[in-house]
Amino acid sequence: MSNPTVGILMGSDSDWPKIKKVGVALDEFGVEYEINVMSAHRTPHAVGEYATSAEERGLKVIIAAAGGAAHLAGVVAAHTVLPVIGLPVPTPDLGGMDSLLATVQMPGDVPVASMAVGMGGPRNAGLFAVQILGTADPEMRKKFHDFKAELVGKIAAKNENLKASL
Ligand code: RP5
Repeated sequence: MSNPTVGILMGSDSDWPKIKKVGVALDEFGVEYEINVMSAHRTPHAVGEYATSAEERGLKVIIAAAGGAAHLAGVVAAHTVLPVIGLPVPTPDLGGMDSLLATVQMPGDVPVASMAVGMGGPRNAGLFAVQILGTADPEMRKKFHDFKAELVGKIAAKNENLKASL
């Protein structure tokens, strides 16, 4: 994409199958984004450089996904004034509780907006990025109004379907 406003980082390519709904959500809203594998532990200097230059490169939001000792979002937040969305990735050993705590338990002064492990987490990371963009982009905000209105219709249909099946 030529003019990305959202940067998606993940600690390993093994994360992508678990978080690809981030991209699906951003695609739904026509948001341009870039994707990179970068690790807080394996490539700390690359993470620092990426986050430090993100603002001047035109990014508005960074989504950082990692599993286990998931320090990626926090390290990114340490190097930028852009809002950072942390996405804890499910893990085989501890079920993602490790990822969740490492992502969400930030010290004061360095906020990270942490999403859920699994479930709606990846989709919500994308949607939250859209909402952030919408604070300065009326067209994006209008799209989110439309999205909310569609949700009402979808839930009403679910309600009718359930009743019809009983
Ligand atoms: C983390 O370690 C990554 O975000 C990934 O969730 C986990 C395992 O990485 P690999 O060993 O599959 O590369 O840094």
